[in-house]
Amino acid sequence: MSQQIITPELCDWITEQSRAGHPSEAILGAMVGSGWDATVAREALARMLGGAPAAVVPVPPSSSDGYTPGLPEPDLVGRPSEIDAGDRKVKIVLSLREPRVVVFQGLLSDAECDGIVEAATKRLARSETVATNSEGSEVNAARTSDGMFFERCESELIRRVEARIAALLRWPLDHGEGLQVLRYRPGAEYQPHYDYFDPAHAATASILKRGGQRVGTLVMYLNHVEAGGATIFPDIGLDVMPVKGNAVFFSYDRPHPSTQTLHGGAPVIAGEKWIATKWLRQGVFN
Ligand code: PD2
Ligand code: ZN
Repeated sequence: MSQQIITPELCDWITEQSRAGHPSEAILGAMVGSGWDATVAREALARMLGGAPAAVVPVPPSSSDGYTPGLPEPDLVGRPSEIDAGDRKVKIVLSLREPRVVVFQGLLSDAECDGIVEAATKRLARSETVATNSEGSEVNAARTSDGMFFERCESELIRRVEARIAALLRWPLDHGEGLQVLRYRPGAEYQPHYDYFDPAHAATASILKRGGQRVGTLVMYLNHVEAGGATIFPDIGLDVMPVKGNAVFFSYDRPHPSTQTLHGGAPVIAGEKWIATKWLRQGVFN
């Protein structure tokens, strides 16, 4: 974990922000957005502004097996091969600690995958990604797929899946963005990138006002891909094959390449690849 320390300058800055009327959650978002470790930031806030750190961002109970409070995290204490995610049991097929990566099997049923694809198909448009130089969005050549966003809880199916994800990752449902669905055709890919918002980009401060930083990603595979389309993690040499109903989860406690969460979607060679992505935020995303 981070070696960051709470300096007098940081304390002064927090006091100033609070006096200027910024809520704790916004101050926390700005700190993490500029590179502070989330745990250190919460501790500094609690020290300066009083109250329990948990009041700033819900922190699930910690355990002694390397679990990082303040991040979404499945309960893998005792290395279970299965987790009860409320309405469905989900198998664990891979767990890596640094970076935190977990691969789930059977997170979604075939019928749920098909239902999401069917609902998304009607609304597909050329995928857009968050722009780095304005507050809008722009078509991004690095991602040659088509996509759409669901509203959170917009249907019974979406709500059920989101509630399952919240239980599985022990992260509040309202700390997640709406599900994004992408369709890749043969040749389409998503070049390696980080999912957090880069603190150096002009649009980031504005983006962070709505829910703070992203701290975790869950990519769910919605169909059988004939060939290609793995989710790749170049820094650690990990390839996760797209198997219908399975999912890969990874988390990042700071918006920095040192998290080793560089990842991409390898080109689809044959058939189509459909995924649904849930991005998890530090705070309430409305
Ligand atoms: O399609 C993928 O495997 C993939 C790769 C990288 C998805 C995402 N990123 C994403 O949705 O952020
Ligand atoms: Zn990504």
